[in-house]
Amino acid sequence: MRHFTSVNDVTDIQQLVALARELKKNPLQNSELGKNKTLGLIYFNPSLRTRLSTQKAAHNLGLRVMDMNVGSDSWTLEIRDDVVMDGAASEHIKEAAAVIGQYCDIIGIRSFPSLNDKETDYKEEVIQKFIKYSGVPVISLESATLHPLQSLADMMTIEELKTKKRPKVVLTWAAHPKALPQAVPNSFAEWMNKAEVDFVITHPEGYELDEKFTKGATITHNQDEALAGADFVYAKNWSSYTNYGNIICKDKTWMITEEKMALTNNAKFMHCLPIRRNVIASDAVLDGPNAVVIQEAGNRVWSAQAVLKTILETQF
Ligand code: AN0
Ligand code: CP
Repeated sequence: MRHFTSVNDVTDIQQLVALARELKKNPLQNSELGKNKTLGLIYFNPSLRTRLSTQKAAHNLGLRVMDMNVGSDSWTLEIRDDVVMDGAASEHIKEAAAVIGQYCDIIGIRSFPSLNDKETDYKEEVIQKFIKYSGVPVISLESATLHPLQSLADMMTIEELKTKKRPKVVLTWAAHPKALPQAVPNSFAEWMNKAEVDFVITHPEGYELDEKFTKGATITHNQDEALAGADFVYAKNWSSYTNYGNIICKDKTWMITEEKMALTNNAKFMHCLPIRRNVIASDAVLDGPNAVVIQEAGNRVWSAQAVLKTILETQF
């Protein structure tokens, strides 16, 4: 594996999940693997979990870490080609990515979508230009359309907690006051479609995701029907893909409450975090015994460590 930008970069998903679980048991088994190598973590957007879990994973492998917030710590970057740079951006991504590639052996990039221009967002210009110009392996720390480190941790969490061979996993939309990316649900869908699960997606009309990621899943606008018999409930808001980047439904009844969880097969409650309490899920659900969001966030370390280990072993 050279880069990690989507599930399609992974040769054997089950093997990667097994590696993540193995590293959780024995975190320091490869503590010299990354010795004298440097991981650069480049953020165009904020982060709590991704930032700290990826640093922790890197330290467990003996890697050195440098991180930078683009814009506030560095110059503002121009992403578009063939432009006269007489506006706000002081430096082009061509030089910036190439220079960061001189200092780092592996680069992680977090770059959210604009949510204004679907075509540009779905081209994944920022991460693709880092791959093109840096000359080193690049991992996604959540790109415009995908969040594979999160999905790997999610899949690992489901593997740890499942009590049957083929659990029912439900991805449900919930209303949110701000327009959010489709990256987490797109990515979760593309990983779940390759997992041994019955996968159902439920959302209001107009919130259909790009079929490129969801094809193969059962999709319904009836949340109660979707939740019936679920073993895992994965809640997430996203803005509309078809009516791009807009909030077209504010229906609070999509929030996950104890009443909704009562429809399930005593399901575990998952969310990538950060979560707004009593907006996406109620206090009772988040504080209840079936919420596994902290274990899920904890697993981000092993997800990142499995990916970094695989890249270190195959690319150097
Ligand atoms: C981001 C999102 O929805 O993609 C990050 C989630 C990991 N969430 C927010 O911006 C609140
Ligand atoms: N789940 C997740 O990626 O969280 P952060 O945005 O805090 O990194």
